[in-house]
Amino acid sequence: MIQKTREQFIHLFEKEPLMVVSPGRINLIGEHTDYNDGFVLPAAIDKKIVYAVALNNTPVCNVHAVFTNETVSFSLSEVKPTPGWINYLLGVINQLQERGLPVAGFDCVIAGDIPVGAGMSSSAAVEGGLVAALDHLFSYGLNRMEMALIGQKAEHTFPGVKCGIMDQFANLHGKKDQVMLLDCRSLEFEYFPFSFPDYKVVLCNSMVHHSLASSEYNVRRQQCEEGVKAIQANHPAVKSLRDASMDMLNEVRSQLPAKVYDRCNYVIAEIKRVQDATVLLKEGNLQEFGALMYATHEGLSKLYEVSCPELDFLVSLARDREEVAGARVMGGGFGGCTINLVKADKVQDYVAYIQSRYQDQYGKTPEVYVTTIEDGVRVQPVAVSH
Ligand code: GAF
Repeated sequence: MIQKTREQFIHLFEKEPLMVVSPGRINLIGEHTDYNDGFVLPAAIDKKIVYAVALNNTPVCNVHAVFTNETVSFSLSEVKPTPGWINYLLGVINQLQERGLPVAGFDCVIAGDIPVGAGMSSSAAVEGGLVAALDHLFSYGLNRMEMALIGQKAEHTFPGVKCGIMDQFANLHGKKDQVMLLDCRSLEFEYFPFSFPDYKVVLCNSMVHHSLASSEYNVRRQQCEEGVKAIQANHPAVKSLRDASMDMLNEVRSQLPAKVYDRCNYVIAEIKRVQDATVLLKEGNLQEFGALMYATHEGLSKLYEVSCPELDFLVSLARDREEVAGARVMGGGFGGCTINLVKADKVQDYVAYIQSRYQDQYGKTPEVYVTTIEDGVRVQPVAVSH
């Protein structure tokens, strides 16, 4: 895909581009914890967005998207929210301009194989790839965390999703065969190997994509903040659910709407679960790690209410299979994928089983992606020929 994108760029714009590969992500455990100052355990994967970019010495940007086969042009003096995929790029440019970083006209081809709305964070890949490309072309000298924060702010301001930092962080910091434990408050993180050669990370796409996903996501965030406010009356030092205990939450239970209580209950438990799960993973205890993944799914489904019948069905199928260590809905939810840890030599059987049962139940076949853990955003400078 990288070579094809480069060729298409040369065909359209008749010059050599800078190539940038920007991956999607998985998250092993720690869902909806990032915007509560908790922990997450993501990794970058082999699914990716590819950019070919070069400056054009004009005040206009021309972006050709391979996935829709359309070219969008916009002036850098009029960067404003615009419906469609271009909004993610515009949001990034707006953030760079807001920070006083120079942006001049460029030509660009964007391609990719991250399924949209599947919970693998195609949007963070679009954002991170563009920040890294422009950082290289304009020599901003941004570090990877600064790039991630720019992508996150772009997502808040243009598409309007008040996301946490996990997706942009994972996209820019990924390392081959390593997972990352990120403390979303301090932004400190550590890498450690995901070394289970007998297991594969298998993503099963429910093929459900709820249009309410982003508005409901923002509602979840508000509900967490409402819970924190109530707890603060008794415990002023609590700044986020990261600082709260179940006892503190129970003290204010009667004052909270039941749903707000449930949301906070899930998050407090999940933040603890990520820490326990990390210890298990480092010990190589995939079975108990998997049990925690199922517990996360239960919480996301019953308390946080970001699952759907199709995702619950996929996880229930996983539970019945010996070759699966654990499974759960991955990412923001309301559709998208489940993440499954599956015995490598049984992956084919498992996929056939899931696809036929899902087909019988819902009349559609889930796409399945057997992923590998890869490096984060890679910038490949143009080779200069002498
Ligand atoms: C989405 C968001 F973008 C992340 O920040 C995170 O909150 C995730 O949902 C849920 O864990 O991917």
